[in-house]
Amino acid sequence: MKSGFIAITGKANAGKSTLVNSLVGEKVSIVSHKPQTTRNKISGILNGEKNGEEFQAIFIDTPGLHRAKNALSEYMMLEAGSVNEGADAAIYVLACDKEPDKYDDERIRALACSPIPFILAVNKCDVADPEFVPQRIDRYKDVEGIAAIIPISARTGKNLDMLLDEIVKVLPEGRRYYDEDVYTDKNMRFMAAEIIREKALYNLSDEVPYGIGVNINKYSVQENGVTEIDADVICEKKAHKPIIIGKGGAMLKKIGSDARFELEKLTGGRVYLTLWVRVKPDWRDDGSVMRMLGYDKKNLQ
Ligand SMILES: Nc1nc2c(ncn2[C@@H]2O[C@H](COP(=O)(O)OP(=O)(O)OP(=O)(O)O)[C@@H](O)[C@H]2O)c(=O)[nH]1
Ligand SMILES: [Mg+2]
Repeated sequence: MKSGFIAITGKANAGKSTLVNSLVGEKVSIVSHKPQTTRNKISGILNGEKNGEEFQAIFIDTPGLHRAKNALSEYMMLEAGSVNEGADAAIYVLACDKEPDKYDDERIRALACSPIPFILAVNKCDVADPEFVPQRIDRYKDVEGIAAIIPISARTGKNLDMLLDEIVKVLPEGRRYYDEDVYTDKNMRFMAAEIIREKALYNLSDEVPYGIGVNINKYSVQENGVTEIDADVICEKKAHKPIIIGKGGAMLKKIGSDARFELEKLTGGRVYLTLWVRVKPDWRDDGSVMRMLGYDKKNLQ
């Protein structure tokens, strides 16, 4: 069979997590309209068959590339930067609704020179001006070392089959790394924290969501099948706490009920979710809080 690890990189907000979720057909990674949503490397695993041969593709979603402004984003950039090591192939996701910049050019050229096969996915074709798609393809078509340039829409699924064909084509012969029923390398505690963070990102505006971390204090499945989750929503400024709680607790309630709805889908049973808001001043530069939340440089693989 064919199998391997495919590194997915690109600038923040390009649609990397949406792409991994669409390819795998499961919600592996949280998505939001705000840049810098993904903070860790997360594997999404797809098993299938192409041209009579079985394959296992392990897509590694990464934090979007951006200029680091604090210890958390330095951690995120180290996570993203290390993804090509040990990968069998790489995909760069370029959102075609915006003009590519020097940074995209540099990354794409560097990946084209790397020893692993490299595919350029030109994303968000469903919303971009129709002229933009051929323009982006033209910009990179003569760069040597690009196995394929494919215009896609991670959101609508357009051309994802074509992209998958190219991916499987470049995967090496190998073994099955994960059991067939596994679709991510992350555990339920991690998924629960991410889902709560996604709902906070979605419901809160301005600067507040960027400084949010979620710590699961308790995750237990009772004998009656109910999952009990107790979590801290951590913010970095005292002034953010009343915003997260909202008038009469309405905002926290909304974040909690949105998260519970999705967690119940994920666990397939009832979920009792309790959320607390805690202030950890400027935690994005505080090593001990970052370690508690799992953003630990020591864990970088
Ligand atoms: N219209 C459209 N929107 C898309 C597409 N792919 C992603 N998006 C949207 O773009 C936004 C960012 O998507 P994400 O998947 O979170 O992007 P990302 O590259 O993982 O972002 P970071 O984790 O912050 O680096 C979300 O609002 C998505 O719904 C697409 O193909 N078409
Ligand atoms: Mg992401």
